[in-house]
Amino acid sequence: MSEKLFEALCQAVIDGEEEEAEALVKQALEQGVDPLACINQGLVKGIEEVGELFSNGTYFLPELIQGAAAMKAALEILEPKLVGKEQRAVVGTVVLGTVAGDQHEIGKTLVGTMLTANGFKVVDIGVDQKADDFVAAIEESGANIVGASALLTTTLQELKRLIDSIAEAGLAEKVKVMIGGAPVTQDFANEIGADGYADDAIAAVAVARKLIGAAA
Ligand code: B1M
Repeated sequence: MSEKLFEALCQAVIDGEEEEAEALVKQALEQGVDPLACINQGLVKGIEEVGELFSNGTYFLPELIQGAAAMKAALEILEPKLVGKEQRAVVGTVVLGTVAGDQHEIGKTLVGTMLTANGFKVVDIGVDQKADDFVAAIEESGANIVGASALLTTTLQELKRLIDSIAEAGLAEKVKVMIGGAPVTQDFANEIGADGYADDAIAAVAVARKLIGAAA
């Protein structure tokens, strides 16, 4: 039953059908389907296929934008269901953003949602953020973790720039740096001296907890 819904959701993203994607997630929620399963088994598969079709030249920028719009529209309905309404003690504060020159926001936002759902206070500074903007947000919020996302091979070095800027601002002892995004690897994280790397939004919660010594 859910399998068919996940397939339809995947297809709605591939086709860039925003209204269809919204209608399907509403239907899924009414049927009690797990919102995280809708994301991982439907939407993410769809957007990965869009990326594949873009890289092999079948899709062009308009289709890439449409696919992302369909995914975002569905996520906006699902994400509040993941976060829940109950008040909990704050586990830690995370400044989260996508690095300079990079407009990709979907994965970063999903990481923020999962962190929020698991008791972190998230200060989302958005996309295309310079290292100095991250540093200013860390100083302002007193965050103990900074999370940075990069989706382009051309913006990977911004992650290193961020780590250098944090050290220059004298914040290296106060804040742990967690990085992620499709081209980021554990090896790259080690190479640039990041404190943590996570492969996906669920792993990001475990990594964030570990970085500040919080109980699982
Ligand atoms: Co872009 N794009 N894009 N794009 N786009 C990629 C990344 C690409 C791989 C597509 C491809 O060619 N196959 C390719 C990069 C190639 C490369 O660098 N080697 C690419 C390109 C080339 C471009 C443009 C240059 C295209 C152009 O203009 N010619 C352009 C660049 C714009 C810019 O940023 N300056 C561009 C633009 C766009 C859109 C704006 C149209 C749109 C983004 C819309 C938006 O975000 N609002 C878009 C999209 C949608 C993609 C793909 C298809 C999907 C990205 C996505 O949202 N994935 C992508 C192909 C792909 O990744 N397969 C692609 C779903 C999301 C849930 O996954 O973001 O990986 P992801 O996040 C995951 C994990 O990575 C991890 O957890 C998340 C959730 O599980 N994670 C973290 C992410 N951040 C983390 C942080 C953490 C921890 C884990 O700690 C802090």
